[in-house]
Amino acid sequence: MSSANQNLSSEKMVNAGSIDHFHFTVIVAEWNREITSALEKGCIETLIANGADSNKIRLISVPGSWELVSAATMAVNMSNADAVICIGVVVRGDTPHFDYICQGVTQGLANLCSAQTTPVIYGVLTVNNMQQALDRCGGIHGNKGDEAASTAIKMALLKEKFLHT
Ligand code: RBF
Repeated sequence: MSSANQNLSSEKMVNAGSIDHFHFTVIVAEWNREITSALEKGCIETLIANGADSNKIRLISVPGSWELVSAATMAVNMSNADAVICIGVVVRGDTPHFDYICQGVTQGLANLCSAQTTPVIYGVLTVNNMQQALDRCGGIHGNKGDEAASTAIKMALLKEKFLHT
């Protein structure tokens, strides 16, 4: 599935509604820090640009993408987060680790999503090489951290809508 024509970025967020009351938790993996930092930056900037209160954005660091699942589970079960954004980059290597990590993280986050109602956003790049990662953290395919933030906003608003209407 190509992401070339997909863009969920903040530019499309017109009249999204007030979000300054939401608590966002952004969890960022340290592996491939050069890329995850750029995704984190795009994510935070988009949250702020759309009206999030910077005092209600919690930034958490974890060693690698694998740890996103347990950190997101903690955030969901042990905090007041209205949405949790997971950011990581898994790069294909010479051994099968790529498949195991991608599958574990993806399935783990999917399981967490279906087990409860706090939105958990998948901002994990699973790429064949570093160029593909660079293209998606502010390059020709945009910034997927930015898109993860837009998605988090939309999902937090959706949950609020279900709660109050
Ligand atoms: N974490 C990532 O976020 N991205 C990677 O590309 C990545 N590659 C890894 C490759 C190997 C062989 C191993 C053992 C770990 C890798 N990790 C990677 C770290 C992983 O997500 C986790 O932090 C560690 O396995 C500790 O649980």
